[in-house]
Amino acid sequence: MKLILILGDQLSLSLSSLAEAIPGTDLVVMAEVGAEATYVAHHKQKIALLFSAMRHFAAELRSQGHSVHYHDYDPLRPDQTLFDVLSRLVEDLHPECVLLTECGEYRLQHQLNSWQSKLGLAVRVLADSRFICSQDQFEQWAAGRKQLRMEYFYRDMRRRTGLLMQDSQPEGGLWNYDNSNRKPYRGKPALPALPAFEKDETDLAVLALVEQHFSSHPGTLDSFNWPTTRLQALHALEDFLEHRLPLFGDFQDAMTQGQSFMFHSLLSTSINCGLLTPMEVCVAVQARYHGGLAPLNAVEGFIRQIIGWREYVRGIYWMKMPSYADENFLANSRELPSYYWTGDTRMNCMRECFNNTLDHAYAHHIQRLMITGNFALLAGVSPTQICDWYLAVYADAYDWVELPNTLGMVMHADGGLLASKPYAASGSYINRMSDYCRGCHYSVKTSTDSDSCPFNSLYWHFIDRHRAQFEKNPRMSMIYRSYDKMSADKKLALRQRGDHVLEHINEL
Ligand code: FAD
Ligand code: DLZ
Ligand code: SF4
Repeated sequence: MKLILILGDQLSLSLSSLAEAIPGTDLVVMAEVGAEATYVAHHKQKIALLFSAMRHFAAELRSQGHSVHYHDYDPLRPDQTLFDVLSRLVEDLHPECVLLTECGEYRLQHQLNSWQSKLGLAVRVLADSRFICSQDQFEQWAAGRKQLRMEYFYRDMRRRTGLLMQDSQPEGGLWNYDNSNRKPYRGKPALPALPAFEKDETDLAVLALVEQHFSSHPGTLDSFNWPTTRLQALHALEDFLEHRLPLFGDFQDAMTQGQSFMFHSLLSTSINCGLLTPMEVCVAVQARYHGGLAPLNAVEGFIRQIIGWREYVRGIYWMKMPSYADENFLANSRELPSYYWTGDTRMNCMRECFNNTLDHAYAHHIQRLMITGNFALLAGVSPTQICDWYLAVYADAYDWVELPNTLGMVMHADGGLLASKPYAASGSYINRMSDYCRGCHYSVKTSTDSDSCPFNSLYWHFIDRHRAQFEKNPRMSMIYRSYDKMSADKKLALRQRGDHVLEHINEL
């Protein structure tokens, strides 16, 4: 008899470890444990999503004939790590081995290396075939390249999967339609409502449990609306294909006051915990293009995020861990301002992102990258602190995807491995892509007054203080030329206002 351990983000019937499970002989083990629920202060909705989805998945496995040992969360039980749960079962049942699909996070995979000797029996780890690019394939692609640009990886993935290809050529003649994905949204067409997922007894029990035992964790459960079963996740996919995909491309980078979701898919939570596979989502999206139901800029833009960015960040993560987590190219050490946890700031753009983060455990990509991330970069926040924040507050957050996005893409802490230039921007960008500035205490049109937009002075402060790192970057030379053309008085005023903003960063 084998013990087959299935983790909270492995809820796929196609999982490699499940393919080896013999119903009636082997025992599937799933466990809600304190160690996984608290290694960061996960948003309440993330814990609720995983516990409920795990319980539903266990029921599904039982209905297919598998025997499942399911360990419900109870803070009073002594077994609070996955190892505790396994070792008790090993003692009681004397299985021949433990089998699992590799973990998504280095932290847990590293712990697992010692399980075999501690348990005194074989622990077999299988590759995670839900990812489209294996780690070996990624490392082969990366070998010998000076720069690991996502765009070239993405083209290889298009060729390998055949998605949006006509023979050996990209559909429509171009690989990338990013230039057609940058429209601001001016209120039309109306934003479609999201589907509301009915809560069953399992969801309600888990929501009550999380409210009771994780009340000190960030966020609220009031608006919990994540799919917790595969059926619901498929419904979420259908709804996106029908109502939001056609405009996903046009408004991919747009932000609007009071609108948390825009035309985004909200599918990362389901894909990352296994309720949907990345490939099935891409195939469904491609079919909308072939059926004439969605334009190429939307479909290509979406598929690029999945077979491009998602697979690429995972490849980088496993290639560079564990040292990647400690990189700090810009030597940043500022404490994360307290409003990241409370939303209590007069900067309207930041408040909007914090509010939807706390309410929904969600923010769309451009909010994460160009508002809360951009601010942390400009202010020089410690990479570890900002990474821990992103890992904690989003329902889709796992270290393998969060870390490269935050440490690499947002904070440039890997020295440019992931992004050829920092995604630093002043308030003008935010004003162009959103209507946030209209409702703000600060003025986006000025930089050096006492009510000037903090992003404006911080932007030039960042450019000035990191001249040594970026002046020679060809993609930054225009910016340095503009800065050098400013009068000495203007530069001094910007530096002073930037210093003031940084000194009073918790009062913004
Ligand atoms: P959509 O906009 O609808 O995009 C479609 C899908 O593409 C997503 O569901 C996701 O699976 C994938 N995707 C898009 N962008 C990325 C990306 N940069 N990296 C990997 N996959 C991507 N994504 C996570 O899944 N987990 C995280 O912990 C996470 N942390 C992030 C932290 C920062 C600082 C930034 C800038 C981005 C982060 N992302 C993360 C990427 C991205 O913001 C989210 O995937 C996206 O916002 C999820 O919402 P959605 O499903 O509506 O995405
Ligand atoms: C995120 C999470 C949470 C909150 N709780 C559990 C849990 O109780 N049991 C479990 O097996 N997995 C949980 N997870 C997901 C794991 O943290 C995830 O599988 C690892 O981090 C590897 O990616
Ligand atoms: Fe954000 Fe500045 Fe605009 Fe206010 S003025 S919303 S702080 S960009």
